[in-house]
Amino acid sequence: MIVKHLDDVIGTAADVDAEGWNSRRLIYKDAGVGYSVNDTIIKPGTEHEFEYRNHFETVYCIEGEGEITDLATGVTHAIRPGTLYCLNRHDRHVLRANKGSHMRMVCVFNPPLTGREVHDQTGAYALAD
Ligand code: 9YT
Repeated sequence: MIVKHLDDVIGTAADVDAEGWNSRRLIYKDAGVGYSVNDTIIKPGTEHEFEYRNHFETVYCIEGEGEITDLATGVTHAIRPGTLYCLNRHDRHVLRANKGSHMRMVCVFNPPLTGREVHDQTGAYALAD
């Protein structure tokens, strides 16, 4: 069994602070369970275009408000605590956090992240191997 607290991750190599977001990687590839789990902050007023072509990602908002636009359809969905989105088609999307408050998201990736990833120029993470 693996038991840890967010406080065990903050300030370590698994606490990845990038421009506009900060991802605290709680469970990653080394755990050997086939998925990873992050507690991610999307910084206030930021906008991000991502396309996880190598991964499936499900995201559950637990704090803050914003929106996600599906770039295949142009449809924008509001995000608030309790909203979940699942990128089951590796959907290219734009994620926005409202001005004035961050969004805090629990993110599950399959295959699992190694814990260190940052996006490449296409908005994807490389495969671990
Ligand atoms: C919600 C989202 O895609 N944020 C970008 C960071 C990424 N999810 C991560 O590594 O936690």
